[in-house]
Amino acid sequence: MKIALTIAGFDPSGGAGIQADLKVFQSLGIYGLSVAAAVTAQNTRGVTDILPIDTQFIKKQLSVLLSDMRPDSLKTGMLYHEASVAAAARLIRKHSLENIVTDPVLTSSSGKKLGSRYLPDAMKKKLFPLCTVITPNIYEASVLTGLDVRTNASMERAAVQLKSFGPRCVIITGGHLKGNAMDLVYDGRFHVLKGRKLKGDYHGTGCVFSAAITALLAQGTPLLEAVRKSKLFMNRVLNKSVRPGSGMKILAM
Ligand code: PXL
Repeated sequence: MKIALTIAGFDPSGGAGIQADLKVFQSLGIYGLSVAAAVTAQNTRGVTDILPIDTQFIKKQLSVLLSDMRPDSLKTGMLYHEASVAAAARLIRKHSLENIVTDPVLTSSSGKKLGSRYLPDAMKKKLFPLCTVITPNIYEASVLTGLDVRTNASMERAAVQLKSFGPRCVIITGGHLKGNAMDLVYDGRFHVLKGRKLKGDYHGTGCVFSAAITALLAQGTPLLEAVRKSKLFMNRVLNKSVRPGSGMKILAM
């Protein structure tokens, strides 16, 4: 059985972070490992508190896990501290891990800051060079590039800039764009993934999309095929979404 590892935040509401990643891995037939980089207090209305896990303890979780199992792919989500980015990058290099997916989580859907001030720089310098693919949304792409990313042209400029940090592929997800939700893929060439925007607010879409890519890469699916299949997976789980609380909808696998 193929194995995928997520290093991410703990979401008690079950819609994002580690919980979402494990559900995606399971539904795509991949055995999931998870390392907690932060614990959040949140419900479907939003995040109220965050307890970042001490970097030394993230290292301990990773080291003991990697001394026993070798993941076929690895995803990072909410890492919070720049030191934790460096620790994850060091262990990825030490174990020569491949199929690295980074969802550069910076803020929650409800607008709460999910990382330190130095997190964007640390991700660009230490983590992006190791990545097969990074999946910023338009807000994250704006913070990471200093550009105002909200049009087709600015998405293209941001993608080119982000690829210069070293990832093999950049996907800027357009779910927060006005009008149609298109994602821009740049792997040296531009590819557009079209999608119909559904009504309502959804929690965990970025986590689920990047986790699906991670699962498919673990299975040995070629990158662009993994990306296209993950977009189809998104359409499916968005259509099956549930509203377990009074706030955002959660994707169902
Ligand atoms: O959607 C970004 C995200 C990632 N990881 C965790 C989260 C959130 C948003 O709330 O809570 C744990």
